[in-house]
Amino acid sequence: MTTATLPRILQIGRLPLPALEAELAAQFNVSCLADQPNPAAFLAAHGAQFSGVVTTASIGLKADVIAALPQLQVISSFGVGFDALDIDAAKARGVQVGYTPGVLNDCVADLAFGLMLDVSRGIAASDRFVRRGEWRQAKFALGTRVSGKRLGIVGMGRIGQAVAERAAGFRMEVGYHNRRPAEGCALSYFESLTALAQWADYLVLTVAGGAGTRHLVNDDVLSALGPNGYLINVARGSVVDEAALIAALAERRIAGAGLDVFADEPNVPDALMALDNVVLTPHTASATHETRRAMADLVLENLQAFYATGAVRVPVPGTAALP
Ligand code: 8YV
Repeated sequence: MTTATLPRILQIGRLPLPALEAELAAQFNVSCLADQPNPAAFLAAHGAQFSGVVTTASIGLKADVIAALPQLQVISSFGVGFDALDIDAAKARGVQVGYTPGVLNDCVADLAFGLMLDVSRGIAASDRFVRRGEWRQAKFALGTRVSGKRLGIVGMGRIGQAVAERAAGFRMEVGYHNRRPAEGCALSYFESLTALAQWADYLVLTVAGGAGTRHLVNDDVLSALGPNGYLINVARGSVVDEAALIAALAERRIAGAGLDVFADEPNVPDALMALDNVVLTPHTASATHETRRAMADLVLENLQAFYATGAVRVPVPGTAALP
């Protein structure tokens, strides 16, 4: 096949693995919307040529772009979250949506523990202390023990389960909150998030983003977590009322936070950056060579499967309805 006869794919923005862009370009006839000097004019002129879209969980896909692609049949998204994708608009058009769950559980759970350890033991802060030469004059402040503490997991899906597995090695007691008890899960279920926060030393967020979980962690939950409690967020910034979190951290109403996700990425509020009881990472929970490669493979496989069989390999639940 020449490039002209390959399926036309619209890549919405830069992909987290540059190799994936090259692999897509070798198998499909790809245009990148973000490279266009005037994306709206490009969509108006060329939107009808595209049968596929590639995007990421962070970039998402809005209803107006879906509407500008009248021949769209398939969306392949890099990521497990689909809160930034207009799933309803895709479903209304019968567009298949593929995503990349499962392959990132371990790395996201690893980073959740990394943040827990760092905010409690001051790993990044003590690294800065050593580099500044301060060790010659002073001792670094004492930290807080993680092992043996109570871990509250919010969202007992695949990633929540991977966090719970790791807790065994730290001899932590584990409780969780979910919309309903997770099937086959022997861990203590808390129907009330506030009750879980009150019980827990560490509240780890692994719940999906979107309207249903917006500001789930509010001032009441943070007050329940209390001055010895830590919040760890590897889910979505939208799950936490960020202004309430900043106030709770600044007033030491909670002990600290480890945050990989923020309300308005990549913009992290100055007020958060000024605090010394918080550890910040730039949405890198899945960002390892191994996991990003596995996610890229699924992005490709979803498209290849769609063009070969009419169905993506791993559909977002509820989007695979075939006539
Ligand atoms: C991705 C994520 O790194 O999978 C998700 O939902 O948030 C992250 O794993 C990110 O979306 C890539 O753009």
